[in-house]
Amino acid sequence: MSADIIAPDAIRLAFSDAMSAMYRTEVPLYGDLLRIVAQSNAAVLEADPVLRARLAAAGELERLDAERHGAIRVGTAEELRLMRRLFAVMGMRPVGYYDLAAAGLPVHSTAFRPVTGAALSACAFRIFCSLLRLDLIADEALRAQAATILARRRIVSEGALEQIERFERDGYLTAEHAESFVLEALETFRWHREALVDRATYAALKAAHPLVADIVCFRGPHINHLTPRALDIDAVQAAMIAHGMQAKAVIEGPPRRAVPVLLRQTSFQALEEAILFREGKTIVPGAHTARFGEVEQRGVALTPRGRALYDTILARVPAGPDYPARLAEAFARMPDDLDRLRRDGLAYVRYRPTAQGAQALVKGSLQDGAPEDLIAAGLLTAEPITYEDFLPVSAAGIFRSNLRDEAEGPLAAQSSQAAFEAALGTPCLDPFGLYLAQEEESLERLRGSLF
Ligand code: OOG
Ligand code: NI
Repeated sequence: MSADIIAPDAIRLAFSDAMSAMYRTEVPLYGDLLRIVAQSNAAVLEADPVLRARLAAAGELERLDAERHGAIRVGTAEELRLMRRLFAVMGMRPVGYYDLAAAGLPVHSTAFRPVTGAALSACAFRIFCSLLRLDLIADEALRAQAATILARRRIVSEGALEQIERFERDGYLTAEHAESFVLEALETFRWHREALVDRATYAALKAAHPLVADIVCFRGPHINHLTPRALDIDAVQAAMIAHGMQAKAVIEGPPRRAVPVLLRQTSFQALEEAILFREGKTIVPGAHTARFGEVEQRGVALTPRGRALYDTILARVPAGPDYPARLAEAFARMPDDLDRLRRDGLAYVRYRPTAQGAQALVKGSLQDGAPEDLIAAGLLTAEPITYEDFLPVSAAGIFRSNLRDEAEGPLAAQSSQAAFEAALGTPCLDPFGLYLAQEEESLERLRGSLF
């Protein structure tokens, strides 16, 4: 193997930075958002040295400024498979299945992301990727028309495909090929204001559902937002409003807590952008809303039991004017200290020896104890494992607020993970399994240090 092989983690980091630079020029408000989040994070870290130390120990401090997720929407199974292959070059695997039809949206989704602790620390870039479900569009003629338009477009350039195939064949890219891959891959996600269709077709597709128009009428899956990670989303939300941004009224996800759980998100309204329709030989102006801004705050990953509790509580709080207060009240049922969350089997933790524990480790007296006893003896600490995924109810809220769409009833009674995975060409990885592996690995490491 030659010396200038570039690891997938490094390609992902370069791509994430390139996407961020591109999006900053496309949507200047995103640059403002980055500044607000960076300032807020710096203030939080200065005021909270314990949090700083914990993030540093977990490998999350360095990744923080470069940490972001984006979202794209594709139209066909072939496009989804191409995305799977493209993101694999960057060490990103499909994790989780999100059924948005349950919330009235004609898409289902996965998240392409790095899966190991080391890869996440290197660069936690993720892409929320949705696939259009044309089967949920009632009008048969419109469905056929959309399928025809989609079948004609090519969303990955020849140059990107060449590098993807090279990676699949050789198992790596060199510096030169990785650089070319990043530049070419960027083109897939760039905004093009020239629609592929005329105004009447756009209007008909939009009437079926605004998402259908956004997915079908353009050259490819333009990146529709990039989301920086905030340490205090309430502070960022206040700063966004102070800057005159149209922030969503309600933060999606769990309420503010002493021990943050899962994921809290808020977004600012999609921009109305000028687009151009093709009308035979002439070009006519129009407008489209697709792109928006979002921030997120990540908390501890919950076990299936913790997640079931979260889902139950959330489902019982109806929307309404005093939603935040009622949400906080409902969440009183979930323990709000890490020790209880861990002992009740609700959250995933990473075990680490304390200073005293590190000495015991050298003497070999730490390896046999049960974690519970070692924690009680002050030899071990448990730290939260960060949630790296998404939440379907929150995602639906984010989609809807940007479509200016009212909540609708479910589109289909059945989720179709099997159909999604058939389109993807591989199963979606189970996020719970990945968190459990991280927790177990932290114990293995302690036991392993005996030898
Ligand atoms: C994706 C919306 C969901 C999130 O962070 O949950 C999302 C989209 O609008 O394509 O980004
Ligand atoms: Ni998002």
